[in-house]
Amino acid sequence: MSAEDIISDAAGAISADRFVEIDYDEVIPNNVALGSDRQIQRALEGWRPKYLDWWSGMGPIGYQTSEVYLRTAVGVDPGGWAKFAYVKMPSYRWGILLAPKVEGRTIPFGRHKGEPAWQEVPGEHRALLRRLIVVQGDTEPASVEQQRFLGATAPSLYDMRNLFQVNVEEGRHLWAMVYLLVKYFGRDGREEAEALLERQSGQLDNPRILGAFNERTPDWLSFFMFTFFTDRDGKMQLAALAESGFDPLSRTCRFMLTEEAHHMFVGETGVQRTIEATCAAMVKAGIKDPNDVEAVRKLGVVDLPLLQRKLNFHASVTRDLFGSEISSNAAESFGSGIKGRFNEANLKGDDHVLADATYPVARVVDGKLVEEQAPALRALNSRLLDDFIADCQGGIDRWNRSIEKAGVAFKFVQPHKGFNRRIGEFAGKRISPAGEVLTEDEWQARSGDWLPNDADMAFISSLMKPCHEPGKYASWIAAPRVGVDNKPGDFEYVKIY
Ligand code: BYC
Repeated sequence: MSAEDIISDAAGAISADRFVEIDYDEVIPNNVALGSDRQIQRALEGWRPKYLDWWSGMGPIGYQTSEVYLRTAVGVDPGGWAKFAYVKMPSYRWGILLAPKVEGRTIPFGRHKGEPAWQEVPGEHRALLRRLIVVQGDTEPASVEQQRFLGATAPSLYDMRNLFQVNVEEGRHLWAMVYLLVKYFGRDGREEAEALLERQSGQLDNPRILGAFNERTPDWLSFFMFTFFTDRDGKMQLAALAESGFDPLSRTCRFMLTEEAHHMFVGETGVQRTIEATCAAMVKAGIKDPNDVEAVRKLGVVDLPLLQRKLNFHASVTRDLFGSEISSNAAESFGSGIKGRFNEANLKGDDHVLADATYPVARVVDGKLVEEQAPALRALNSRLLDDFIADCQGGIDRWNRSIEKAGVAFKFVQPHKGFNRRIGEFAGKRISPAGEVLTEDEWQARSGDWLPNDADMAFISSLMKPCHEPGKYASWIAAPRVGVDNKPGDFEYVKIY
């Protein structure tokens, strides 16, 4: 399908009369009155065919003509913002949606604290702001590229639909950042918007900007762990940017966060359902020892120690996305009012300027792990990482509760912060999941017990057989408790043509 066909197809996908807030009459649905901003509209309409070419070349392989039961945003209020309908992915209405403006909003932190939030880019912070928007924007198409092969091995139509929902919404998040670049950064912004479609996940000469977005997502366990951990980095970073003094960025991120919640739900429940299938099969076969891996694998389910290794990998790679624990970039982003802390406006008990505050940062000194007080301004990445680790724990506790309920003696644990790190304080250090500082030889001897090894990956790959019959699930994953949009168990979430 050519880009032009896709555009004309898209125009009819959702009838315009149903929406009040978002203008679906426009080629690019939006709630930013794009129609009255001809220059920006033209620039975005010029970018659109390139986006659609990227989607057809680098988006999900296959299934582009299938009807997928997708939700599309039809408003930005917290209750009832989405409409569900069968849509062919290339016809998805990728729109520009900002959360409502808060009248009288002031900058909640940094040197400009208390001043009115900026509606235009402040000249002195232009380069920094642009860099952060580009980094954020780059992750969105990257994740679609990483996940593009997964449709063919979906363990059910329900899961396939969730994958495609995540994919189209990451596409929309790219639109969100491109809108900011094109509207507020002139020619530089337009060039950055083009470059976002040119870098490619995993490509050697023009890779995506951040490390984790160049890793492969080769199987569904990786996808679920990615959406649990890495989309949660998305949540933390978007929450920090939602505090921004640059109001259009704040409003954009506030709406993106509502979509991000579903992606983490897909990850958490995907792992949860994998655990449920494993525990049920173990109980049925009378296997008591979760470490009897051979016996468990024979049942066609994923052993829990392997899931722990996957967890270790995705947790550690995602932690690198927070940047160096001690960072002058982070201090500058905060000081200038561009990027706050998680939940900044509601943090009690500090001055939101942090000139004299300190924050404890873990590091290795003389071969030993120590905690040292660092200037809080320079330790903001470390703090956001700690908030992330705490946020992950809720989901991990829920996984552990279901294992306990099944009567299986196993518990998932987050690895130590320094485990398997490539960025920041622990880069180049060898730390075990339990937090012991190791020699290189000790690490080489034991890391195969802590990270997915070749045998694990071959086993997972052997399980990745498609299950595309409505209401049926692959052996290694349980059915969800509730269907999407409360649909019945045998609902045909994807009509494959
Ligand atoms: N890989 O002072 P430093 C999401 C670079 S996920 C490669 O240590 P800083 C999503 C850094 O860019 C959320 N390079 O850290 C999830 C800098 O380079 P430059 C994405 C890295 O700058 C799932 C240099 O090292 N959003 O939305 O304080 C699916 C020194 O930097 C890495 C954001 O990240 C790395 N891991 O913080 C879809 C928010 N880490 O500039 C989507 C916007 C650091 O000197 N970005 N570097 O060339 C930021 O806030 C910051 O750029 C970072 C880094 C937190 C990423």
